[in-house]
Amino acid sequence: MLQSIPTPSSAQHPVFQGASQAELFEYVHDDTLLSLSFVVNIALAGATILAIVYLGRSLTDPRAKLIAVSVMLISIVSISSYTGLASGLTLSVIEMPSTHPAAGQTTAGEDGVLIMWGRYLTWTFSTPFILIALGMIAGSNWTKILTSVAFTIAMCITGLAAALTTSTLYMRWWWFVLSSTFFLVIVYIILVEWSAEAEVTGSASIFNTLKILTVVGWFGYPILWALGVEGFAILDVAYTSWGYSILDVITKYVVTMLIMFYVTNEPSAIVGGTDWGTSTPGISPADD
Ligand code: RET
Repeated sequence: MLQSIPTPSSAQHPVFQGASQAELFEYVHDDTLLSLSFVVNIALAGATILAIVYLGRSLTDPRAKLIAVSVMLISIVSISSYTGLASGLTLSVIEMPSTHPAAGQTTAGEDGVLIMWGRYLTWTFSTPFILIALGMIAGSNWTKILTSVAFTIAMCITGLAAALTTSTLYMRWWWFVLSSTFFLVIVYIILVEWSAEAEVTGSASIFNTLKILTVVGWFGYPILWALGVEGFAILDVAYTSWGYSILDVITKYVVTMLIMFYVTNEPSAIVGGTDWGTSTPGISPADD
């Protein structure tokens, strides 16, 4: 005879505590500061998408168009990412290891702290498009561009692992070290490889501005992780969230607008010609 296995009432998920999405939604939107850190970015991502459509309407060159599509995808991912956070879908309460500075806290009636894990997950999809646009503006090759894309995916996934590991404090920081190592590969590609290539391509002046905003801005993320509730818990969750939201404004929307203003004029440093990127050599869509 089949016997059903009794489920203990104390059964717990290995990572997430039992706060429901509705409870998390209420928790977020009861805190105006935290709520605005999400809502403002939904509005800015939407405005940036519209601005790209407007500025990009007269582009004709296929290479310039690909750069515009790449920066548009940054904001497409961003508006979805912030919708996930604002709805409570990609937020959770997790209980930190006993030696963590935030151990013992409670959030939305559950033991643990609020983790915005949707941020780390969606960076996996947004940061590659930033790097594709930057690498193309520098005039780099696809080996280097795709290497930077692979490393940013590795950086974001190991960053997600750092945020969600609850077994021991040192395993959280080990993930952080791994993620930071992958990050340094990206910094090297931008500062050394692409900077040199941009000189040859003739896009050095715009690339240098984008490079500074990107490298300085991107260093802000691990610093915030370390200061925020995931790391040393010096900053509370609303300030940490605003920190990430402000960094996102610089590294996504400001960088995007600078790129669009540059690309709209279709300068010789970025155009590829009508045949660029065709899947059938010798035939371009304009041929009849
Ligand atoms: C983490 C923690 C682990 C160590 C490092 C990190 C770096 C994150 C970065 C994120 C950049 C995000 C951007 C998003 C735009 O959509 C994961 C915080 C190194 C650099 C630019």
